[in-house]
Amino acid sequence: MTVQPFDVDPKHCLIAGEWHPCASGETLPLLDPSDGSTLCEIARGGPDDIDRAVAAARAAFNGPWGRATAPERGRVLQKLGALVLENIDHLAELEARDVGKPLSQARADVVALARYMEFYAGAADKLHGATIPYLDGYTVYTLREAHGVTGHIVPWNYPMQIIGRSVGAALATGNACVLKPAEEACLTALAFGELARRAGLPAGALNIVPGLGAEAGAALTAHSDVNHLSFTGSVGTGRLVQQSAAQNLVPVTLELGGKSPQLVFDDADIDAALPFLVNAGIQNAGQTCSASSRILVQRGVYAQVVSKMAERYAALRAGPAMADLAVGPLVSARQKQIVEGFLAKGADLTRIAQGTVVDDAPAGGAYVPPTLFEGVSPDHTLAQDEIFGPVQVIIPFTDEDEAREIANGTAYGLVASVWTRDGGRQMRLAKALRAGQVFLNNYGAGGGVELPFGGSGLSGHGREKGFEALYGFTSLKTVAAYHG
Ligand code: TXE
Repeated sequence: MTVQPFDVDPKHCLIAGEWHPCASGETLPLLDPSDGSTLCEIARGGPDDIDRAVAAARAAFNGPWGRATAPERGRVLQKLGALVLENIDHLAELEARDVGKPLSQARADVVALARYMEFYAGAADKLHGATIPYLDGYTVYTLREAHGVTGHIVPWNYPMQIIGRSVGAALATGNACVLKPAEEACLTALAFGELARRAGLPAGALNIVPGLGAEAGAALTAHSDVNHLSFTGSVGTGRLVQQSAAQNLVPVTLELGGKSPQLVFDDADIDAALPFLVNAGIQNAGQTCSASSRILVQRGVYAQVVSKMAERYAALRAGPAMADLAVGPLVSARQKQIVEGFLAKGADLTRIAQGTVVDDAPAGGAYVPPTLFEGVSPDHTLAQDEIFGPVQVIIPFTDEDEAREIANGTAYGLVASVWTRDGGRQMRLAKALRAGQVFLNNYGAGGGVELPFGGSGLSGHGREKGFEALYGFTSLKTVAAYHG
């Protein structure tokens, strides 16, 4: 089995349509989270490579890509989506081994990447301005225009999905992109770059520079010829990205994770809710921005939910990505350390249940058993801070007011869900919960390429996914013509 993305040398960057070693010639090891071995070496891109990538993007924007019509852009994206699907086995294996994600989850991510390309291919020629009734003798209309060069900083937890939602929308609207994938996982970014070449995307419309956040990432966010930044990652790095964007006064979209609750009321269909209550916490080993790490349960069904969730947890097994169990390893030893730090802070709390790490899981892998806690006060760090591991807390509540208060009582606001058969309560909470997405009697709605996504507070700002993302990747120009 190979971990090489197609025939691309993983030590290379994609700049101006060609694969090159980075300027310094330095490389970084890419580690396999399932056993700690080195999968391959990747480029350690830096400011020189970012300069060349931004210049290539600018040339593409001023040249063939900037002149492409909306249907032409859509056609390339459509072809790219088809190529992604044709290569599902290869892409899924790359993502599984690189991120440590169970293989079937990686396959689902490939399908999502293809869907982003299809969705934004179809949307490319459907974004238009308006005419505005105005003074006598005037015709006024608006144009939606690409920003120019867009910078995309992507994390390691869902590389394909996040590239899909961000680069897909940026290309559909005619921007030229510079992508900095995460140093922990960048193989599918390179594979995507190669497929974009094969799909006929003009040289320079998509440039990819792997490297460290503090080097390639910081150089991209500070670059004065970048016109828009899109970042998904931690709150701390998000602050740095926004500070950098402020220096150049460019718009920035930040998606910084969350502490998303599911509210389960006494009248809920508990058996329908159960798989969502657990899966939303342990999917991708809990390393999901929209992971549901807080389960709030009304007292009448609390004991029932605790025992049924505990039963499911006891059956969860964690093991290597390619074994395709419910849970894979965390992405890195560093991430494992972060999550174990949280588990230690929960030493005095009640562990209701734990999954198991399989006996033959390699010793060098970053495994953490899925863990479910109760007896957690709403202001405890386990109920307040993003853990980014397979850890959930269950908290009881008495009535709707208390549920709302606890749900809104963190600094995040990304996703929430409500399980109840009471229609009035559904509507009240859909309005009252602080979240960019609220789900009623489901969680996540199957991924929802079409559904606008983003948060408030520490979860960031701006909206990605769906048609809404196209507004973020364009600016509006008003044209007022006086003709008498
Ligand atoms: O994130 P970073 P890390 C959260 C999660 C996790 C924590 C730490 O809680 O435990 O963040 O993860 C690039 N300028 N999320 O340290 O540092 C970096 O190279 C520009 C939630 O991996 O934010 C990578 O490409 N870029 C999240 C990306 O930022 C910089 C997903 C993310 O890395 C940079 C990931 C800099 N100075 C982590 N420093 C979510 N919202 O889903 C780093 N980067």
